[in-house]
Amino acid sequence: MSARVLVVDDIEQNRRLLNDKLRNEYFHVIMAVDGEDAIDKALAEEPDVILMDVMMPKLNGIDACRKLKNDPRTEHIPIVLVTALHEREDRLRGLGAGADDFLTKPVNDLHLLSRVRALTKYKMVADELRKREASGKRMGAVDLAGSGRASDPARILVIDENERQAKRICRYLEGLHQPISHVEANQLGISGSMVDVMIVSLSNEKLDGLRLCAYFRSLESTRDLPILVVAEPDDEKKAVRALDLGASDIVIKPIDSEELLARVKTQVRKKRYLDALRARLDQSMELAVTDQLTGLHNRRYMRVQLESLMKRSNMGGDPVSVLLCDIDHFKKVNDIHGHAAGDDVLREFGRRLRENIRPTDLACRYGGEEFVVIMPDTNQELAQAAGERLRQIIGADPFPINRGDDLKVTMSGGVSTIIAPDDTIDALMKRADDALYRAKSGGRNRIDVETADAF
Ligand code: GH3
Ligand code: MG
Ligand code: MG
Repeated sequence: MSARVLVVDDIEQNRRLLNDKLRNEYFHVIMAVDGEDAIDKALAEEPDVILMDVMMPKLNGIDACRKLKNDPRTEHIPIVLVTALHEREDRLRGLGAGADDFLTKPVNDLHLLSRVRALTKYKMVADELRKREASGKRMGAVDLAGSGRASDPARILVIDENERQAKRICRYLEGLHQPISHVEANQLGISGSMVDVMIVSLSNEKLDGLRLCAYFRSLESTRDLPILVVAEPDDEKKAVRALDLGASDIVIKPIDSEELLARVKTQVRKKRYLDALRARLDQSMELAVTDQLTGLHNRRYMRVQLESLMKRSNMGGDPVSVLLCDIDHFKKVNDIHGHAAGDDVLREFGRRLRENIRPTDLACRYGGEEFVVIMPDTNQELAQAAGERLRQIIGADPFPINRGDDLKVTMSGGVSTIIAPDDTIDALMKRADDALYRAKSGGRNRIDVETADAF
């Protein structure tokens, strides 16, 4: 899937220029005409990266950046400010407002694409973690300030063969952080996996900066470690190559101490954001999204997944269908054979669903003896066919209960498909439920689809 880039500029010509460059590389481009518009679009369209002009009417780029970074709904979206050349003040203010990077006008193609790619990669990781977490519990702001971790000094490894420059960089960072040069680190046995940020000079002869970037990216323990590369002003190619190899950011010589500190701060914040998401996930994940009896996803997880599928589908993406299944006369199983037998049936029912859907489909226990299969990229006809197949698989072989007996089980099902552009989960489930009701009243052991007038 290609990344979605929001381009914000009040001048149409600038927007069109960036739009053309990005579209040539198959990015999906969304546009906004000022800071306020940018915030609206960021909320509505959930872009993967924002490219924002600084000088704009209504709300300027820096204020818009600050707002976006202070909103838990948008704080994870990387923002690149686009400034006129040498506007050092703007850059520092922008970094202070939480911007992730800068591009100077006129925008250089290589710079543009490699930075957008680098930030997209970060965003994908953050998205994945956020998605998994959101399925575990309601999404809130990642509370870094509260834990005090955001402002903790960072351990920074400086890899620069030029000893004078290594010392200078360390000096810039001391006070706020805990820098260590690679010479000292070697003596103490400190490795890349033990630090928060790495600063690598691209001018090194022996410790080739590009190789180091590639190497640290390939190691499990340092895969997500922010790497800041220090580049010569006339070696842009190398800097861009470093970004492609996984470096997180570039500082161009001569090093401006304030800019260095601001860039380190951005990297530390990003890393801690991901770390905090991961830690919270580890604590609470699996249990919260799984139904204990059947091992299928639970209703909450289903809703979260459906929400993002719904959004994409409503915006013109692939159709998504759901199948709501309900075991026929299940109460009788409990009444006649006991509750344990009922549980056996539910477990077996869950197993058959799980094993007979496509890998991209999602089987969930909706509650009681009701199950839902979410089918991405599936129109109504295909979903009905899938439902029919599942119905036959359920009814074909009897279910083993109470360690020995067999029981014939059937199911009824209702199918509905997202109707873009403004369908909702509740409406979708209601239509599936209506169809299920018809299947029940029509004699059970059958699949019905929503009717056209259900809307
Ligand atoms: P219909 O064909 O109309 O769907 O009839 P039904 O009997 O299947 O539907 P009804 O909703 O009346 O009954 C569902 C029963 O499922 C009632 C409830 O006690 C039982 N049930 C819900 N959850 C569980 C569970 O976790 N284990 C067991 N054993 N039974 C459950
Ligand atoms: Mg029921
Ligand atoms: Mg039932």
